Amino acid sequence: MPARYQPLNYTPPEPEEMLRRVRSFYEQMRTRRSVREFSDHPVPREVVELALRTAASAPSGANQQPWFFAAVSDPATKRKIRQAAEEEERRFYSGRAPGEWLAVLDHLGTGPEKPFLETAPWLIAVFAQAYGLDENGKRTKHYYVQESVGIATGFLIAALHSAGLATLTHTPSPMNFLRELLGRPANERPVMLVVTGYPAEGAQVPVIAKKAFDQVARFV
Ligand code: IYR
Repeated sequence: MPARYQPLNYTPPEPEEMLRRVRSFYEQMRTRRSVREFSDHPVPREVVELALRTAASAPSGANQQPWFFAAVSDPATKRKIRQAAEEEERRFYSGRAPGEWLAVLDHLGTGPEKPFLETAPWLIAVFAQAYGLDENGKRTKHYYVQESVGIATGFLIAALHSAGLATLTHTPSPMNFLRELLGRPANERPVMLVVTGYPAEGAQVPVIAKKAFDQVARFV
């Protein structure tokens, strides 16, 4: 199929306006923290839907959009996810994880108990489509799947944060149970859970710092 084009419809902001916008975005994003204590206060489905639409607008390899997001609010399903995740996490913390790994997690104070998987109103399971399936069920190759899903998940987290919600990127490992629990097809691999909701009243977060700017970026 030949490429078809349409006008971009772009209006450039003045440089001062540009600076104002990017500073405002930075000031907003830098306040994001991974939260592990959630309130059970409900979050409207429409807020989650718009964040998911934002995620789905992300760029992807060959525009294949190799992702699927399952937004779970059903208490029974959340309970099953918590049970399965904690089973894996207990093994992780009591032997499966090498000492070296547990050592770098120590300062976060994490452990195998994951009550937030039931408390938080939404668990968004992110799936990566390792390959596509056409109308005839034939496999089609997907390109840059990890990169694409990473970008989309970043959009999702930014959108939820901009709404004023707390999120936690949670990766029980392994998490194949998610595919079965959520009825997803064999070409989809669970990537992470984005736990979403209001933070619990008085929620605490670990004292951590980001690297200095010159350690993470350089003008060449
Ligand atoms: N999945 C475990 C362990 C864990 C791993 C990393 I890397 C973290 O940044 C945080 C936790 C858990 O959720 O406890």
